[in-house]
Amino acid sequence: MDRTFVFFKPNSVRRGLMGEILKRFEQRGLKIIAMKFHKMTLSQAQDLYQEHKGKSFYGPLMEFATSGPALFMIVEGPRCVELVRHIIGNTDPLKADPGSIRADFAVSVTKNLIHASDCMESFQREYKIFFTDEDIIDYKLDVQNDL
Ligand code: IDP
Ligand code: MG
Repeated sequence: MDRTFVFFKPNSVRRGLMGEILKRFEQRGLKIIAMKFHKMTLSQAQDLYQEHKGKSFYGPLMEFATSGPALFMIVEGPRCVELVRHIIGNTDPLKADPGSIRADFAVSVTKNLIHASDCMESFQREYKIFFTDEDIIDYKLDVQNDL
């Protein structure tokens, strides 16, 4: 079973959208195997977004990522990395497919509500910034037999 790293960005929390967004993961049959409510530190934001250092939006991105608590999780399910990228939609909410989280609730590129790893290698790097392996809890989700 594949895994991916997701966090609901600080504006998801401030806009009261945590439940609405989490519902979409649950109804798709994905399993949350770790979860943490946490305000990202600057050092964690720099680690997570190292590929964007030097770009014009880097400063505002650091500021936004650390602007308040966010909801971090590790999600498990079949073809999870691609599936979750599909569920969240394109980075630019204007280009996101209708029905995706970013299309349904987001407006700006920077404040696009949610993050998900873009490949398995990114997952391996990203989850370790926020979780240890001891944070991962294995249990059975019955719906997965019917996906
Ligand atoms: P992703 O979140 O869809 O993987 P990335 O290209 O990895 O998109 O960018 C990381 C985050 O940086 C985006 O989610 C968005 O918040 C911000 N970002 C990316 N490109 C831009 C841009 O052109 N303008 C403003 N913010 C951007
Ligand atoms: Mg990315």
